Amino acid sequence: MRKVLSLVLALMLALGCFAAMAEADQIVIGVVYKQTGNPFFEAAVRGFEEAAAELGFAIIHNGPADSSNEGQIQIIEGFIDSEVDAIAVSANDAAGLVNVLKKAMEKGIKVVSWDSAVLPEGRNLNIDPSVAANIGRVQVEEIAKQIGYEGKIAILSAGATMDNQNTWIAYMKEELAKEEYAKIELVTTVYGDDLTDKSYQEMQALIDTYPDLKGVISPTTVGIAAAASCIQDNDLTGVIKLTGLGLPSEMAEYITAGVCEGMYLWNPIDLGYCAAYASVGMVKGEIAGTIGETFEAGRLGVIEIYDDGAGNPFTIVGDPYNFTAENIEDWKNVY
Ligand code: RAM
Repeated sequence: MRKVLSLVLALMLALGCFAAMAEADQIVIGVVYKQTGNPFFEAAVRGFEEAAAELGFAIIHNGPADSSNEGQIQIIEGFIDSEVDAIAVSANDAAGLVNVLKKAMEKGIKVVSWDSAVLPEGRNLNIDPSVAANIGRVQVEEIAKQIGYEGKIAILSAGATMDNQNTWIAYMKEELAKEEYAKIELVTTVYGDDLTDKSYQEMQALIDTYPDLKGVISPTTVGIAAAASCIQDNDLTGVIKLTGLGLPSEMAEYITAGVCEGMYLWNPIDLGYCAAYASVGMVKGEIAGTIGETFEAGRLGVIEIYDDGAGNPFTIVGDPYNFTAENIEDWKNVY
C-alpha cells in the first residue's frame, strides 16, 4: 500500500521486468520464480495477473535466467528496496533464501512461498500445489505400469536444492519400497537444474550409462520435455518409458508420438491465482497465515490453511491430473 506509481516504474526500468501499472496506495506484490523462459511460470504469472485484475493490486515479476539462488537473492533485494507489500516466491534453494526473506519480513513485507517452498523461518505462509505424498506416489504408479513393474528406472530432477522436487522424490522412494515394486530398481537421481540443455545432457548420459534403462521419472516440466526430446532423438520411443510432471502445451507432441504415455500436473494458473489471493489477504491483514484460518480465493472458493505435519502453515490448490493421449488435445492450448 506504500507504493506509488513512480516507484513501480523505476522498478520496471531497474529490473527489466514487467509490471502492471500501479496507482498511489495500490498494493504491490513482487513475484519471484525459479527461472525465466519456463512456460510453467508464465502460466502461473497469468494466475497472478487474473487475481490482480480482480482485486486491483499491481504485480512485478522476475526470475534469474540461470535458476540460481544468487539471482533470486538479487531480485528479492531489489523488491525490498522498492518496498513492495508482499513477496511471493518459488525458491531455487529452500535454505538459501532464508536470510534475505527474513530481512524482508523484518521490514513488514509479507512473504509467501508457492510452488517450491523456502524453509519455514523464511516465510509467513507456503502454498503447495497439491498433497506432496500423492504427487510422489502417482508418478511411481505410472512408471511401474508403463514398464510392467520390472526393470531399472532413473529420476531426472530439477535442482538439488529445490524443495518441491526433493520432497516429491522422498515420497517416490517411500512408494518404491512397497512390495509391488520389488523388481524395480532406482539406479540414480540426476539434476538438470530446470535448464533445458543441461536436462537434455543428463538424459543423454542416462541413456549412455544404463543401456538397459527401462524408465525415467522427471518431476519437472523442464526436465520431462528435455527427456522426451532426447529419447526421441535417440530413437528410443517405447524402449525407455517416460513419466513425471509435464506441461500439456510442451508435452502434447510427445504424448501423441507415444514417447510419454502418461504424465501428471496441476493447474499452474490456479496456483499463481491462489498465491496472489493469499498474499493480498496477508497484506490487508485479513489473514495472518496461521493454521486453521481460511481465506477467499476468488473462483477457487474458500481455501483452508493446514498444518504441514511439523506445525507449519500451508495450503494446497488441487489434485494432480493425469494427462494421456486421450485428453491431451483438450489441454494443450490451456497451459
Ligand atoms: C518446473 C519447476 C516447478 C515445478 C514444475 C512441475 O516447471 O521445477 O517448480 O513445480 O516443474
